[in-house]
Amino acid sequence: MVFQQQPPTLGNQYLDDPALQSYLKRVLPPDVLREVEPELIEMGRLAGGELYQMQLADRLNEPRLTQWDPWGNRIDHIEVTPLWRTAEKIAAEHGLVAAAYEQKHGRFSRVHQCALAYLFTPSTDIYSCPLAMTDGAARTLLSSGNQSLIERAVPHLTTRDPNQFWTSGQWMTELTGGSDVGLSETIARPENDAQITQSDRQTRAETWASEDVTRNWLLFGRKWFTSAATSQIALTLARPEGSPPGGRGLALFYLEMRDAHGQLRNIRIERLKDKLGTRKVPTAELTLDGAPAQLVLGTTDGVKNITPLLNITRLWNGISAAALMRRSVALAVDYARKRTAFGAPLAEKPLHRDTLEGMQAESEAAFQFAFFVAELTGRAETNEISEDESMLLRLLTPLMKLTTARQAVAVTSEALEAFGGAGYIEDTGLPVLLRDAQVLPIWEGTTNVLALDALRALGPDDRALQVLKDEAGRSIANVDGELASVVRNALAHAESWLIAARKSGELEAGARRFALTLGRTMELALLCKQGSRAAKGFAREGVDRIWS
Ligand code: MFK
Repeated sequence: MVFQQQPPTLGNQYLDDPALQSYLKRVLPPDVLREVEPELIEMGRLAGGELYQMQLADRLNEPRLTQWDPWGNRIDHIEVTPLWRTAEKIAAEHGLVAAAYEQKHGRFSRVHQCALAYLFTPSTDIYSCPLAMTDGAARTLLSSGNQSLIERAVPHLTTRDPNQFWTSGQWMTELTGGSDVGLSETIARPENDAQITQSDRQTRAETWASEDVTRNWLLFGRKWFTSAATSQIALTLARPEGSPPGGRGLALFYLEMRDAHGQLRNIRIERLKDKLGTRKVPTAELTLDGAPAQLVLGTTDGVKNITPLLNITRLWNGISAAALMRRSVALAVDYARKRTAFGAPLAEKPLHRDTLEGMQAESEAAFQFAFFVAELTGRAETNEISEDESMLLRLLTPLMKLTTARQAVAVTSEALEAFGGAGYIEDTGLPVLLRDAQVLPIWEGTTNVLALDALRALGPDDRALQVLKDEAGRSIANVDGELASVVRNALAHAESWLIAARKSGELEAGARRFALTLGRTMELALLCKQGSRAAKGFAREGVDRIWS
């Protein structure tokens, strides 16, 4: 008989996920859980069934850019793959963005939405990217108070009707760099002002502050890395001509990409990026050649004004990290039950089981962290958050993003290894997990950039760190002494390091180790709060990343 290996299969991704179910049971009131559970079961069915099959069938398809039509007209048309077209429809209909804004479940609406996103993400090849930016744009516009833009765009961004649904881009990155956004070179001129002299512009720059926000502007510049260039709108940064350098001199703009005839509005799509992963995402280089745009809320402080978007996409980044880890574990566990080697299924081999348990522990830890940030975000959105908790959210968002992203790379890599050679073979559909995970620590702020952001977010007198310690203390109130000691010792070590590093001037060099220690310790505390069996395994992997 010829020996054949059985491929891994997936069941209902909600019903097969006890960590998700027990978490929702703990945090959601019973009536809310009763209402949302049928939607989650349906999304779990799609994610493990039709969508997963479609994802495997779509494996070799990629978005295509057609720049010219046969008659010499520049059209810059991007065709996304069949999986993405289906994903967009399902995302709208199932309220992947809308659920957070309909507020059917008040402050639990974010958790509801994130649970849907967590199930949807691993079967839709990073369609979560445009959804994250759309969600962030809706939140940013709502926070801006710009009524005309809110009325114009938010109903489209938050609808469940696929025919009305718009997605948004987030155009920040320029050739001058991705992290130091203040270096952006794109300039903005008020429409009809294009002919004024340079000295006039200098004078005008002083009066930008009193500009009417409803006036139209034209943007000129080059955006080097714009994800999901198929979006209907974008939020972007540009410097009103003559404004000072740095993030403060930038302004936040809203633009619509195409006119009523579908023509790009003075935007050229120069090429799609050739990336390691996220290959279904039509990431593009764009030239803005007088693209019409409107100010969102003033002519300065663009970086600060776009931060609501950054914080929402960082939340999605964490949910996506947890989701890719969960998918890796689900496939590896299923395969371990089927694959026999050295006389027994891998699932019965103590060493392989130990490896799978380590993956499960990292995956659950990331899950708890991402969803805790979702809980706090939901409370911030309904104004049910104290000042201390707001500071905690500001600190935990970068900590969660950077911690979970690195875990996702490690766990997806481990999953490929758990399949042996098969994990390295493209048409198993496995390598894409690792390639896609690798973007998570890079975009939306690299580990180092976010570690520095976390230092800023400690707040006056390191107040946010004290709030984090209190939160962790409450989370470990009911666990055995050993686990509680690991949490307490790591936090005490982080705090004493912070004081010493400030004195010795070594704060920046140690920021990553400090941030990862806080992040992983918070994860352990949250696993304890959940009463998860994974807590011990996670503690064994270590939480303290500070050496001295
Ligand atoms: C799977 C789903 C994932 C999502 C997919 C999305 C795909 C999109 C792909 C991309 O677009 S990736 C590009 C994303 N780029 C970044 O994330 C930029 C990373 N760099 C940073 O985050 C830097 O820290 C930052 C640009 C913000 C630094 O810029 P600046 O000009 O040095 O700003 P500064 O002085 O640090 O902050 C300006 C103000 O904003 C300060 O407030 P004040 O003026 O009141 O002092 C900061 O406290 C505040 N601020 C900064 N970050 C904040 C924030 N406030 C709240 N939340 C934050 N995160």
